[in-house]
Amino acid sequence: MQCKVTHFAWIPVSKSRQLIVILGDQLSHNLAALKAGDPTRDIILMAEVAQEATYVRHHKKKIAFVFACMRHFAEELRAAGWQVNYTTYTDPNNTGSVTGEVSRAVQAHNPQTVIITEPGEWRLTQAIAGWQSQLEIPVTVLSDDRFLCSHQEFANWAEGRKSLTMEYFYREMRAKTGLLMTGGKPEGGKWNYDAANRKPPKSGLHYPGPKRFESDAITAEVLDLVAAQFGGHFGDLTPFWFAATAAQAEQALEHFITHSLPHFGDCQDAMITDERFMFHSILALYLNIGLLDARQICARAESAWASGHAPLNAVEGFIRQIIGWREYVRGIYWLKMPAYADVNFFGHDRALPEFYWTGETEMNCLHQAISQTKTEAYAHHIQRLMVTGNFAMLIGVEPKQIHEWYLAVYADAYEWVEMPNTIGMSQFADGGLLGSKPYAASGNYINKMSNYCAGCRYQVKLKTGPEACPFNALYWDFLDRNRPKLKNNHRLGQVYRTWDRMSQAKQEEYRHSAAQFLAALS
Ligand code: FAD
Ligand code: DLZ
Ligand code: SF4
Repeated sequence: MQCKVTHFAWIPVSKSRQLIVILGDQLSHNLAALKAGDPTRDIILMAEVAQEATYVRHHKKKIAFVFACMRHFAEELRAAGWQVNYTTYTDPNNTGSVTGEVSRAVQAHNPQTVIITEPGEWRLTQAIAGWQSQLEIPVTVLSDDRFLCSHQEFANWAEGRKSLTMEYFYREMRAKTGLLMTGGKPEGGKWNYDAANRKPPKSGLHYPGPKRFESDAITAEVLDLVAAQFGGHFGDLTPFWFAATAAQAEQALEHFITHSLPHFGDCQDAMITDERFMFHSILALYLNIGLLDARQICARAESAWASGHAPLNAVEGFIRQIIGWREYVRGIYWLKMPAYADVNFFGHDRALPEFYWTGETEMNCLHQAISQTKTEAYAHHIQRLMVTGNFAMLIGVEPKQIHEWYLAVYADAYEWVEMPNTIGMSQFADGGLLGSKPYAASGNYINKMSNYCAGCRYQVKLKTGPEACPFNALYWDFLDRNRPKLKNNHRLGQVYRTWDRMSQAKQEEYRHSAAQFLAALS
């Protein structure tokens, strides 16, 4: 099937015609702006634009995914009776920005109002704030009710709290949704079963991997477009196996529920060489673009527990990620923007190492995480947090640079979810708003949770010197140099006592090893 491109045409103006703008990550049939529209009267605008595709140099697979899903969604809307004004990337009249395309559509269709669901990024919120005066017609921005917690609800929850602990927010979301609740109490008597979820990798397990889809003609056309227009961007375009429609994404959800959910908790933090997906869901990309709905996913997981298919620790852990962490980081983003983008608690200013774009490093853990990011536009949470994120923080990369890297390289990355995870959780650049201590770890942690070290040129058991795992000296050097900022963190008391018990010569060895490594890196 070819993607139909509707060029702007003169259409008689009805009294209350609205232009409904749908962004590339708003591909949900129950979107607020669609619910407020009328297919017999209104016009929908969707646009592939250079500004969204290049404000960071997104992974080729991510651009292909977004465009393929947008084109399929436009077709579904047309089939449902909507008139869709779709600007393709190569349309000679394409202005290159969402604002430019809205302005062009307003001139072409003369609607009485513009309506849009709030975007997921501060940058676009600012642009939309200028539309009304630019377009000289009313612009309505609707709250995005695909999320469980509105900005106001989150602000109310946060107000007056000394610390914004995710666990307490999560409990409120459990009570609000009724998920895994019975008689106002959590199923099984506990809110959180994470204690059962931190097992090291087991050998001999079969990992089913995600559901893979063949490209149809619409997606094939997009792949050609991306190859031609974005050849210089990071990452491999093919093989491309992502779902492009809600129906396919639902198949991916069923595949996960059947094959991986029962084991989701057990090895959630484990990493294995060449096992890119383990028992993770690979659903964030579908959820964040709008093909899947958070309530639907959680209800499906809950029913898998109720039917005895998956244990409580797995289902609770999975649901917590979605109604807990996902909603919580969104709340933090909107509560703290725009200042959040500039926080830099440690004053880090190092440039992101070049190997983040190639995967070419002798550190096997980083090589594995970055190489699979290049091929799949995916790495799981612990690879992001404890390998690439941990390393960037230990060496002192400027938070903005590592934030832009994560935003570019993952198919599920949008600023509202990526930024708090990167700047807050992984870099501690907000000084502890989101996490109670930095996620800093030496090679010991990576060795415990993965089999990467066995295939590494460095020796994880060696603490200092050219053969030693670089994470070991970098870890102590990070803690030592940032002591003035971290000394009052009660969760680090034991760690600093261990450092203090070391001889001065040993401490000097760590500092020296770290300095040598960093000098070579520069
Ligand atoms: P699973 O492990 O199967 O988890 C299930 C679902 O829970 C995910 O699909 C996701 O929707 C949700 N989830 C899990 N953890 C988080 C979290 N910390 N924050 C928000 N949602 C979560 N997630 C994104 O969706 N987009 C990002 O751009 C993103 N950037 C990140 C950057 C860093 C530095 C870190 C440490 C984490 C980031 N995460 C991001 C969170 C998490 O790593 C991904 O959601 C997860 O790896 C996606 O893979 P999955 O679908 O297989 O998740
Ligand atoms: C990510 C993305 C890309 C690559 N391209 C487009 C696009 O061409 N048109 C569009 O409307 N949206 C795109 N998006 C998604 C937006 O960047 C996203 O809506 C904002 O980042 C807000 O979350
Ligand atoms: Fe990574 Fe160190 Fe292990 Fe090598 S030895 S894989 S660098 S943790």
